[in-house]
Formats: sequence, structure tokens, C-alpha cells
Amino acid sequence: MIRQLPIFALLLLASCGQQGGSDIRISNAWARPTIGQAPAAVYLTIENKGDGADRLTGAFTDHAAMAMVHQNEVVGGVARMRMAGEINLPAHDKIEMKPGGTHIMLEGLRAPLRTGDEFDLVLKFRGSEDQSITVNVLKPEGQ
Ligand SMILES: [Cu+2]
Repeated sequence: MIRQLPIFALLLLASCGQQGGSDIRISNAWARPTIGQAPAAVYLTIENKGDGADRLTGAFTDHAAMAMVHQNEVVGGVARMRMAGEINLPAHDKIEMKPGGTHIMLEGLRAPLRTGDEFDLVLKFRGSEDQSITVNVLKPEGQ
């Protein structure tokens, strides 16, 4: 009985693969320059071109101690940020992270971000493999 369990598990995995899966593409990843110990916010676009939904579960980078998915919200007229939890990625849909909305916050940067820098960020998903993207540090418009 016990010997048959791994085979059963393999069959389960195989049947999962037959369903429409997600097909995640990440693009346009950028961050503003930072000063001193200030945290950085990364913005990017995630597109799910597959037939199955997926979820963004987290992120990490060698460039910072911590990477968290944050959501902006206004409470009593004051803009605040909170942990966003997992981000739903419906099939054939696109999530655009922009200033004032969802972003990936980097805390404990190894070095302040300067215009022209680039570094790798890895995004983790529930239904697909980790994906790495290069983040470009850009000067804000008009500055
Ligand atoms: Cu934040």
C-alpha cells in the first residue's frame, strides 16, 4: 500500500498538467531612485496569457533584505500602505502596478538605487515557476 502512494501522487500531478495552465509574462519593471535608507517601490506589468488563473504569492531580490507586495489605500484622508497578500491573476488578464496603487516594496536595500541602475527581481507564483525580471531605475518625470 505504502509503495503505491508515490505512483498515485505522480498521477495526480500528471492530471493537473492537463488542465489549462497559466502563462505568465512580466514586463516594464521599474523603480524610482532612492535616498539613504529609504525603501524602494517597484512597479511592473504581469500578464497571464494562459487559460488558467494564477496568483502572485511574493517576491525576492538579492538587492534588498525584504520584498513585499503592497497596496496603497487612503484611510481618513491619509495615504497608507498595507500588505496586499496574494494577487489574483485571472486567465487572459493583465495587472499593471503603478505609482499610487499596488507595488513591490523593497526594504533594507543593499545600496540606494540610482538612476540608470538595474537589478534582478524574482516573482513567485502559486501555479507556475519563479520568474526573474530586470528592474530599471528611472528618474521620475519632470525631475
Ligand atoms: Cu509599500
